[in-house]
Amino acid sequence: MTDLEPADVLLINPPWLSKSQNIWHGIKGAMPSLGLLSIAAYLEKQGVSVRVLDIHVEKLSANETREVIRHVRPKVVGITVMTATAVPSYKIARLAKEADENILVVMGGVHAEALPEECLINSSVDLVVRGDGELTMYRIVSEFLNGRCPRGISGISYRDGNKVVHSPPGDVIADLNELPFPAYHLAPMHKYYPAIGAYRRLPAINMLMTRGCPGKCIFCNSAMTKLRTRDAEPVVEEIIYLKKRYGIREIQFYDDTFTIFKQNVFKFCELLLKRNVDVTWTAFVRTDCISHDLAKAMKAAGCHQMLFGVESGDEQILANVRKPIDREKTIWAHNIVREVGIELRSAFIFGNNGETMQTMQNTLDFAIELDPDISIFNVCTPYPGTQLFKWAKMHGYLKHEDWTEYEISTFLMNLPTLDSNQLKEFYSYAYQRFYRRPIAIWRRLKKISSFSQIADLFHAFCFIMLRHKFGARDVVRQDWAYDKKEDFFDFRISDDVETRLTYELHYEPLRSHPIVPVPAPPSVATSPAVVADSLTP
Ligand code: B12
Ligand code: SF4
Repeated sequence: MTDLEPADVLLINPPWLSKSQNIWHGIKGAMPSLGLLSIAAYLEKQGVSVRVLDIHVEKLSANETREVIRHVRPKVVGITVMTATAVPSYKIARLAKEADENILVVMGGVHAEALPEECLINSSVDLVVRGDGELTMYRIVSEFLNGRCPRGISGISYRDGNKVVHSPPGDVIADLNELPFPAYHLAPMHKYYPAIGAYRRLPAINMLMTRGCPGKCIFCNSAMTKLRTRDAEPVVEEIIYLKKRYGIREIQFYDDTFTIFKQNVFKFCELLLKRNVDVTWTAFVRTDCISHDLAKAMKAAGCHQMLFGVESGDEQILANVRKPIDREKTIWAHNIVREVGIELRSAFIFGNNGETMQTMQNTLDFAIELDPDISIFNVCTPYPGTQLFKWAKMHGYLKHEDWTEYEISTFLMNLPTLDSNQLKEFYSYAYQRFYRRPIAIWRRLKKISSFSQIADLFHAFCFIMLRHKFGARDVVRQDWAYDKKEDFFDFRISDDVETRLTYELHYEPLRSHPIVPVPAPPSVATSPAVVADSLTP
């Protein structure tokens, strides 16, 4: 189990239960939740005692989790919730109340923010935090530890009688430099490992330079989130700290679009070289947010892989999903990155709004034409909180809301333009078609530089080609796997308008349209400086 000492606050990362047919099942990694570690660091800085429990990487069962909670004796438990982890998160809330009914259970994270009402139908959940958690969680904890009811705080949702009340939006942390480094010392750092195909050296860990994205992609929870960056200096300081304290040799930047503040990235690269920081790293980038100079600087500073979200090879589909980057630009971006010697990992989505067999074929052809080192094909998933979710729900296209299936490998919509079985077959076929090409196999073999990569490659090959999984990556205790979200819905809330924050659907139905356009999302203010610095090459 774990040997966590007692503390006032326990922050919990739930287990990741991917279904066996999910491509991620065979290749996924385990990385700390930077959201939780950032909240933990902020609370510690204010003098609050905190522990972090990562059920996923510790491979704990539900009973063990309850025991750890009992042992830590927290007054407040915080759980981070993504859609795919919503059901185990509801269970953790209940386990916390079983351990001690006086514990205040708080949920936050992307799913809780999108569906606070749903979280609060579970009577074990007391509060939901919407948006950045550091300040809000501190306010909640200090009120609660001082015996006050933490309700007059912005950025939270809670039950009042049979209604859910949403306080006004909380403060967005405008200057990320004010935050302390994530509390890595509270995480089991030696137990984390990266996804197959996404690293060159070990040990590797994840980091963030920015938060938010000015993009408007309809399938993405990051669309229109407030964009902010840390300065390059503290980011380099954090890397040096991670190297010294944990021997970290590789960083995976999980920023939505790492290169969005170009000048800052140039500075970051310059500093890494100037301070002689020997580290390799990877980053997610948009194909319209890269230039030749920038790619060269990144390569020189140790970047060895870029992930491009290409999404589709069909321009109408790109327009439908509101990521209208033209094919020429994407080809150009692939070429310059390849030219400077950075490995390319490109991601594509099948099953978008308006998708047909032909548009999927266009996407696969485009993937082969771009010929990145690694292609990732995902199935379009309507996540709560996105434009796509609202659209699919409104048109009756959503098959179900079993969140355990919301893991980008199952087709969850009945689109008028595409048959589910055809998509399923095409999804499998795309992997086979892309990776059975001799050039793709040869390139992967050439890249092997360590024994762990041979083992990883073997696992990935067996999983993708033979649908057979070897090894102990992803050993999650099965007692998490049998619950349904309804098992935890034990509270009736009134369905009046005040209560509903997320299910309000503003859009007029569109009927019998072969390529279904999606109504424009409400505009958000992004700073002009950001747009100027980012969405142009
Ligand atoms: C890193 C990452 C991962 C990592 C690690 C996840 C982790 N442990 O953090 C890995 C690779 C494991 C991963 C996997 C998946 N991911 Co992911 N991932 C991300 C990514 C790129 C960054 C997360 C991050 O560090 N954010 C920065 C931190 C600071 O923000 P944050 O986590 O939201 O936390 C802040 C607030 O939300 C809040 N908060 C969060 N938790 C809590 C808890 C409490 C108590 C409180 C008070 C506040 C609070 O406070 C935090 C600090 O301000 C996000 C995109 C994004 N920009 O967030 C996608 C994202 C979270 N992932 C997504 C998806 C779809 C997945 C997968 C389903 C994909 C798949 N391969 O199958 C899996 C599911 C994993 C699972 N556990 O079941 C979607 C989630 C959509 C949804 N509605 O759930 C996102 C939003 C991508 C997107 N833009 O659409 N992911
Ligand atoms: S650019 Fe990427 S992170 Fe930003 S909204 Fe689109 S898909 Fe999401």
